Amino acid sequence: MRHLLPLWALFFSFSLWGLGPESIGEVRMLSEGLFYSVNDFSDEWITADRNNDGLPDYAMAVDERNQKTFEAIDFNYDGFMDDFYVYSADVLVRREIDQNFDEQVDLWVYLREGVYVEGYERDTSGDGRIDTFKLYGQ
Ligand SMILES: [Ca+2]
Ligand SMILES: [Ca+2]
Ligand SMILES: [Ca+2]
Repeated sequence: MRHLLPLWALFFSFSLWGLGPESIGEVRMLSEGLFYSVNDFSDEWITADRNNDGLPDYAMAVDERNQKTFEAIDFNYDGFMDDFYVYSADVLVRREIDQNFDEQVDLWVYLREGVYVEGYERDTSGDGRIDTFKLYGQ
C-alpha cells in the first residue's frame, strides 16, 4: 500500500496541471523537446520513413532507462509532425495534436494510466490560446 501513495500524489498533481477553467486563454506551446519539422529530429531519435519519400514521418525517443518519452507522427506526410505522444515512465500521459496541419497544436488530450481520457483542451479559433476544455469523471 505505501508504494501507492507517491504514485497517486503524482497523478493528482498532474491532473491539476493545466487542465481546467484556469487554462482558458492560456497560450500552450508544443511540449519542450518536441519539434514540428521532421528535419529537427536528431540522431538520438529513432525514426521511420513509412511512405519512402526520404523524409522521416515517425520519431520516437527513449530515456537513459530505455523508457519511452516521446513519439511524433507526420500523419499527412507534409514534413511537419502533427500527432505527438508524451510519456512519463513509459506510460502515455498526453497527446498533442495539430488537427488542421498548420504547425500549431490545437488539441491536448490528457490520459490517466495510459488509457483513460481524463479530459482535453482545444484551441478552436487557431490563435494558439485554449478556448475549450472538458474534464471527465470529476
Ligand atoms: Ca516519409
Ligand atoms: Ca504533418
Ligand atoms: Ca493546428
